[in-house]
Amino acid sequence: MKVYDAPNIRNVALVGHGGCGKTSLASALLFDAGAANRLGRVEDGTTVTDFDPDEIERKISLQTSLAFAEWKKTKINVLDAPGYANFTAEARAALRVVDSALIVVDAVAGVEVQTEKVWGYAEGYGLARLIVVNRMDRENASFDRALRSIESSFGRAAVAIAIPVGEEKDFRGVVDLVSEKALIWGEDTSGKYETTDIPEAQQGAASAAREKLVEMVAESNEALMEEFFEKGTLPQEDLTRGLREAVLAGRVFPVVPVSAGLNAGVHAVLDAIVDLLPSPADRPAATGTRPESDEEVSREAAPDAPLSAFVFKTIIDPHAGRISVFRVYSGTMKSDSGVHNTTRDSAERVGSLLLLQGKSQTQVAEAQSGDIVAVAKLKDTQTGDTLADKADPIVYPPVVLPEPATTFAIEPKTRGDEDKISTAFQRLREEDPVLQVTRDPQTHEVLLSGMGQLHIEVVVGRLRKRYKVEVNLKKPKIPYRETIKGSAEGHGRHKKQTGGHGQFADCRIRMKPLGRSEDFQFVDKIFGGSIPKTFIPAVEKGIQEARMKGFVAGYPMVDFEVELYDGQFHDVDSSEMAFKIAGSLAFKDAVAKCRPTLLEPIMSVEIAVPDEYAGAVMGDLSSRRGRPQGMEPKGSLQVIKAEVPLAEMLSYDAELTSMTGGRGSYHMEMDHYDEVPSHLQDKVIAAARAEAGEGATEE
Ligand SMILES: Nc1nc2c(ncn2[C@@H]2O[C@H](COP(=O)(O)OP(=O)(O)OP(=O)(O)O)[C@@H](O)[C@H]2O)c(=O)[nH]1
Ligand SMILES: [Mg+2]
Repeated sequence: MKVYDAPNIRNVALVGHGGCGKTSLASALLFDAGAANRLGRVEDGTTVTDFDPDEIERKISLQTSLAFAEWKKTKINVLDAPGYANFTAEARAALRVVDSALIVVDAVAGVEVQTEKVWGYAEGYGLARLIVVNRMDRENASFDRALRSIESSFGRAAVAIAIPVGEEKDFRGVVDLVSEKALIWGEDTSGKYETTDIPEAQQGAASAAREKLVEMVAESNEALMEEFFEKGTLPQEDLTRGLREAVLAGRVFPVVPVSAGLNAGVHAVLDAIVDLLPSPADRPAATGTRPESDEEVSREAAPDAPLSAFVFKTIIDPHAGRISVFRVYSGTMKSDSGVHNTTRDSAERVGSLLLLQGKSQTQVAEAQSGDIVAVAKLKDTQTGDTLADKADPIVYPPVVLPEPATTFAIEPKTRGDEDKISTAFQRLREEDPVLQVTRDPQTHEVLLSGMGQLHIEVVVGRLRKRYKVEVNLKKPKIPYRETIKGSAEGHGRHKKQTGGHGQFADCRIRMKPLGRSEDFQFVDKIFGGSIPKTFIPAVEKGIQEARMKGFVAGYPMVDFEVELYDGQFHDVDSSEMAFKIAGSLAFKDAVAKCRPTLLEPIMSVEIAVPDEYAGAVMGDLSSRRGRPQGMEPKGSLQVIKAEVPLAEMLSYDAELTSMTGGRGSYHMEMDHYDEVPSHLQDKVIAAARAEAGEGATEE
C-alpha cells in the first residue's frame, strides 16, 4: 500500500444525529472514490463501516469504524461515528483525532439534538467543519429549511457552497456556487454525472446564494474585503483560495446538499474534503506533557520529528486479538519496529502496520505523521495511551469519557458463570471503556453501568454472542440500611440443659443512636468480672452478626452504640458460642425498644437541560422526593442540583430523555443516607420480606 505524507491526508469524522445517513454517505464516498466495488446499503447490511453483526441486525452504527479512499491523490481517512446518544463517547473519541468534522444533517429534520452535541465537541477541538445536508431525495426534504435551521443553531458562518437541483424525488444534482456549474446525476446510483450550465430554474437562487458565499469569504479576510468592495465580487481563484483559508480558520462552515441513497452530490463532498478541509500539516502542533511531569511539549506533523502517536480505539478481533488504532501525530511509524508506551512506561513491539477498510485489513510499510493506522497484538497498550520515541517522550491527554447514566444489576442465567462474565467484561471494557462493572458491597449484586438501555442491551448481546454467557438484567437493589432513633436497655440470656454439660450465658446492654455514617461502636463497661474478659469478644461478635441481618427488613443496622455493662456466667456451662447467642438476643431485645427505622441512599444529582425544560425538570424532581440545592446557568443550559433518593432515580435516564426530547443529561453520585419517610417504609419492608421468602423456597 502507498504511503502518504501529511499534506496529502485528510482525516474526517462523520458525525451527526442518529440515522441521518452517515454510514450511507461513507458508503457512497468510498464507492465513488473507487475504494469499494459496490454502493453498500444499510438496509442490506452491505456497507463497509457497519460490519459488526449487531450493527447489521439493528441497522444502526454502534461504534466508530474506519475506512479510507484516495481522491485527487489525497488519502481520505473516514471515521464513521455512531449518532445515537448512547454512543456519543465514540463520536467524541473520533473527533479527538481528526482534523475536520463532516457534520451530517437530515434534509427533513434539520439540526437535531445530537447535531448540536457533536458540533460542540468539534468546536471544542477547534476542528474545521463541513456540513452535509443529506437525504435530499426524501419526501419533505428542503435545503432552504435545513439551511435556516443550521444558521439558527450555528450562525451565519454556515453558508452554502452548493445548492440543490430539484428536491425530494426530483433531486438530481447540485449547482457548485464556486465554479458556477451544475453537476447532474443520472437516475441510477452509479455516481456518474454530467457537468452543465446552471439550469434556468436554479439561476436566481444560485446567484443569491453565491453572493452570500462571496460576502462571507470576503468578510473573513481584509485583502479580499477590499477587492470585493472594488469589484463587487471575487474572481473564482480568489474565492477558492479565500474559502479554503476561511474554512481552515473556522470562519466559514460550508454546506452542501446530497443524497447518499441516490449517490447524487457525493463527488462534490469528496472535492470539498480535499480542496477545503485542512491536512494534518495545516493544523496546530499537538500538545502533551513529558511523562510524570507537567512540562508541556508539542509536536509538529513532520515525518522526521520524534515519533508520537495516540491510541484512540481498541478492537478485540476474534482472529487477530487486540488491535490498537492510533493516529501518528509526529514522525514516522514503521512496521516491525520498537516503540515506547509513554503512558505506561513499557516497551512495545510493533508488527505489521494495518490500514482498516471496515472489517478488512491491509498491511502498509510505514505511516507518516498525520495518518491513522492500526497494529495488532501490542501487549500493554490500551485506548487513551501514547506511543512515542523513548528518547524524546511525550504523553497526550486521554480521551474524556462520559459518566455512565444507567445502571442495571446482572446475574448469570447459569450458576457458576460468574468467572466467565468477569473475563468477558475485561475484554469488553477494552473496546468500550465507558462501561463500568462494579459489585455492590452490601447487596452483592454485580452492577453494569452504561450510557443507556440500548448500550446495556448491546453489551448483553455481545456477552451472549462472543463469550457465550447469558445474563438477566434487573433493576439494581437499593442498598437500604437500618438504624435506631431511641435508646434502651436489652437483656439476653441463653440457657440450655441437655444431658451432660449445658450452655449458659447472660448479658445486659445499653443501646443508643450515633451520628449518620458513624456505623457501629461496641463499648465494654464490665467491672468486677461479671463476664470474664475472654467471653467479651464473643458478645460483640454475636451483636455484629445480628446487626448485619437487621431487624426491620433484613438490612444492616448502622449508626448506633452498644454498651455491655453487666452479665452472668457459669464456670462449666459458659462458652464463646453461648455468649454469642446471648449477645444477639440482647441486641434484638434492645432494638425492639429503640424505635428502629429504615435508611435509604440519597444521591447528589446534577442535571443539565436547556432553559425551557428547567421548570418541568424541577417539578418532576419534587415528585421524586428531591430536594433542590440550586440552579445555575452554564452556556445555554441550566444546571440543576438536587438531592434525590436513589430509589426514585432508577430509570431516570429514559425519563429525562423523554421529558427533554433527549436534550438533557445528568450525573449522580452517592451522597448520604437518610431516613425513609414513614409512609413508604411498609412498602420497602413488604418487598424485602417477599424477596426473603422467595429466597427461602429457592434453596
Ligand atoms: N431516502 C434516503 N434515505 C437515506 C439516505 N441516506 C441514508 N438513508 C437511509 O437512512 C437510514 C439511516 O442511514 P444510516 O446511513 O445508517 O444513518 P447513520 O447516520 O449512519 O445512522 P447511525 O450511525 O445509526 O447514527 C437508512 O435506512 C438509510 O438507507 C438518503 O440519501 N436518502
Ligand atoms: Mg451509521
